[in-house]
Parts: sequence; C-alpha cells; structure tokens
Amino acid sequence: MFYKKLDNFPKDFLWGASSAAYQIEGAANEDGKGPSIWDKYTHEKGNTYKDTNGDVAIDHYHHYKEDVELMAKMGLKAYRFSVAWSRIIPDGKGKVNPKGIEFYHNLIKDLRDHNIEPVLTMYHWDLPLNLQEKYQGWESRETIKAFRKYAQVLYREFGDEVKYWVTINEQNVFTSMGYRWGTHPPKKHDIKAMFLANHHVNIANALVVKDFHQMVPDGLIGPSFGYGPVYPKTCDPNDVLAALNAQDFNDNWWLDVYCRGKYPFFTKKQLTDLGIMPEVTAEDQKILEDPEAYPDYLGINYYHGGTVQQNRLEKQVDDQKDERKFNKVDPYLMQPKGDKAQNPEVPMFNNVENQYVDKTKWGWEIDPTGMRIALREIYEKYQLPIMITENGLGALDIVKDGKINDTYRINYLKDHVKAMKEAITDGVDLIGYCAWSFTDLLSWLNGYSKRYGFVYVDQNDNENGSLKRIPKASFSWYKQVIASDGNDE
Ligand code: BGP
Repeated sequence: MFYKKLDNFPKDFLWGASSAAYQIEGAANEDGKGPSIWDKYTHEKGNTYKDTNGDVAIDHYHHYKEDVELMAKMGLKAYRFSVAWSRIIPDGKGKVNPKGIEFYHNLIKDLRDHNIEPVLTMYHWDLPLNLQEKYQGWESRETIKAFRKYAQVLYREFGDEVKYWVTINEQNVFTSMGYRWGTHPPKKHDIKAMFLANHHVNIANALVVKDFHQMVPDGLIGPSFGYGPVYPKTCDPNDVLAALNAQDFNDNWWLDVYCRGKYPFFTKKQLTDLGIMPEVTAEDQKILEDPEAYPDYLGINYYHGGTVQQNRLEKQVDDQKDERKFNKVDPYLMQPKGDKAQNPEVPMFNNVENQYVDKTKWGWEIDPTGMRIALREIYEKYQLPIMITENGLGALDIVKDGKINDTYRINYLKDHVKAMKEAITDGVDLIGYCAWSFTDLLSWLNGYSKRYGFVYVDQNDNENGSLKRIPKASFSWYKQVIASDGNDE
C-alpha cells in the first residue's frame, strides 16, 4: 500500500458470491437430467476424497428458494452460478429438457425478484457424459458443435433475463487436471491430448462469444480464468527469465487467445519444437481473431500466485502422484516428472515455495497482494473490465453452540477486499467480486470438509447431513461490507 487514502468502490459494484452446479445442486438424476462426466467419475472408487460425490451435494435443487432468501438477507448484489449442461440437453447434443430450463428460469426469477444480479456460467466442468463416451469430449470438434448449440439454447431462453455471462470456468485447470494430471475426468495422462482439447475449447469459446454478441446484444460475456501472478525466486536474471516463461505458459497461453486471438509466440514455439502443439487451421485462426469473438470483460478466479526459479530440477523431479490425488498440492503448483514432451515447462522454469506468504491447511498460498498484482497485470495487458469471479478460503469450520465463528475467513476476505480497493485506486476497472462460495459445497476432490461458504451447510463426507443452513460469522461481516459499499470492512 502506498496511498494515504484509498478510492471508494464504485456505487454499482457487484458484491457477490459464487457456486457451480455439480458442487451444489444434487438431484443428479431428477427431472430428466442426463449424466455428466463428473457423475461417472465420482462413482468410480478412489477418484475423490472418501469417494464423495454430488448426487445430493447440498441439495440446492430443492433448497434454492431458501438459499436465495439467505442471499437477499445478506444484501448480495450478484450471484454467480453455473448451468448443468446435461440438465438442459441430457445427451449434450439432442433434445432440450424443459424441466431443466424451468429450474433455471425459476432460479433467475427468484434472484431478480430479490434484486440480485444473476451471473450465469455456461460451463463449469460437467460435460454431458454422452459427449465424452461418443466423441472423447473436448478432443473432438463434435463437442464444439454441441457446445455452440447448447449456448444458443441458453441465449434464447435466458438472454432477456441475464446480463452477465461466463463462457468457460478455469479452462487452464480442467484441461490440465483432466488430460494431463489425470485427477479430473477423463483422467488422462497425455499432454498432447490436453493441448488439443484446450484448442477446441478455445474455438468453442470464440464461437459462442460471437453468437452471444448477435443474440444477446445488451449482455456482457467473458471467460472465468484461474489467474496467478508469477514471482521470480530471486533477482538473478535467469530466475526473472524463468518467471517470464512461466507467465507465458501458465497465463498468457489462455488470456492472449481469448483477448487477442493468438497463441503467444514463446510457448507456441516450445510446444511446436516438442511436437505437441495442436494444429491451428486457417479457419481456426480466423475464428479466434475475429474481434466479435473477444470477451467484453474478464472473469478472474484468484486464489494465489506462484514462484519459480530457473531450471535446476531437470533430473530429479519427484513423483507426487499420491499427493496430487486429493489436491493437497494445488493444481497450479504441480511439479512435472518424466519425459520431455510430456513436461514442456521443466527447462523453462521450476515451481518453488514462496517463503513470504502463509498457507492454508490445504497448502494454498495466502497472498492478497498477489490479487492486486494480478489485477494490475491483466488490466494493463488486456484493457478490459474485470470481475473477480472466485476468491475465498477453504477451511475446516467447527460448529460450536450452533454457531460458526470463522474469523480466519473474515481476515482472509478482508485482506482481499483491501487489495481490490488498492487496485481500484491504482486505476483498474474492477466491476465486481464474487467470493467463493455462497454456501458450503462439495469440493471436487476434497469432499465436504474443505468449506468455503458464508453459509454453513450440515453436509459431511458420509453424505448423510441434515442439510440445514446456518449463516457463519463471515455472513454478517460480508453483509456489512456490502451495506457500506465496501468502505467498512
Ligand atoms: C476453483 C473451481 C471451483 C472451486 C475452487 C476451490 O478452481 O473453479 O469450482 O472448487 O477452485 O477448489 P477446491 O474445492 O479444490 O478447494
């Protein structure tokens, strides 16, 4: 901080909170919903912590009215949720399921009735299973077609009711975890497949953004990207160069494509030399570079950054397979192992610990200044309004005398709210903040014990909780933040 006085948050700032369909809805087989790749994956033994799954989750499908009621009580201005593709089109590409459409109409209406701005994510990882089984999911261009059709259904149905749209959640995370690290479906260990799938997601993203601009001219659309700034371990120019490499490989690789329609030259050259760069046809390039396919704003999920050094590991990279499994080491900090083409970043940079920041119980760095740095970097590069679409603390919460006194979460969020205020004072065009998460929910790989919510939900790793909702201390704190437009944190 170097200002004596910070600017205020804008009056119309979207103070919000987030969720994702698979993590909250439950009702996995109800009202015509088809299975998704996550329904299958979580039912295979050993894939998730204590084999937890989203069959019931926190049963938001049946409790959504109560949940929206709580949002209204908190004074929430925006709520980010995702639509389950296989609720809308059960097999991913065929008939539309009216019951699925109805559910989201009801939810959106309820939000609007309570003056809560819906922020709709179209894809938060739960690909319809049929598309995976029939076409190998994102490895096939058939999935691009299916996604485009699905997006058009959403635009037609909800285009009048929803202004803020998110195309794809954390493309960097689900492609790496799914195709490279084998910890998400489709559980592959094939980096070439990862970059191919990723390229197809890029094309799908560009096409649906362009369609959106035609079909929902008054709306705003963008991806939600999991961004982390990269720090060099020392000022040794070789470490600084490693940080530049890592930023290109971890961040620009996605954001440059979304916002400029081009893969950044450095990483592209490395992947091409290793024979793992996907083919980009002239038609693809045209789709990506069409300014109508550029986002209107950027959704940024910020948890923390990373620190790197020049390569010193080439020969001694540990096998972290077991640790990776339940995400104790977080997805951004995976250390590669094995052959070169499968691990292109090894010569470019090595991930190391940052001695200046604390960590959560799950090993995630706590770095609010990194959020300010992220906002500055992104805004400087792409000059687009930014919405923080996720940020929060995963912790074990204890209920004592019917209350949850989560001061650690309040402190975490307070520091991040301050970092946003500093970024706004720096001049960043920040339009909203959706904390992760509104209620407690299913953590993809960590079950129900790693909690993020403002609202405690009595659900557990045996999946037999009462589902009772209890606002935590952080609920009252955030309510006050919102009521004071962020000036009283
Ligand atoms: C992000 C995802 C969210 C959420 C969050 C916390 O990557 O977009 O869906 O899960 O991380 O992650 P976790 O539940 O693993 O702690």
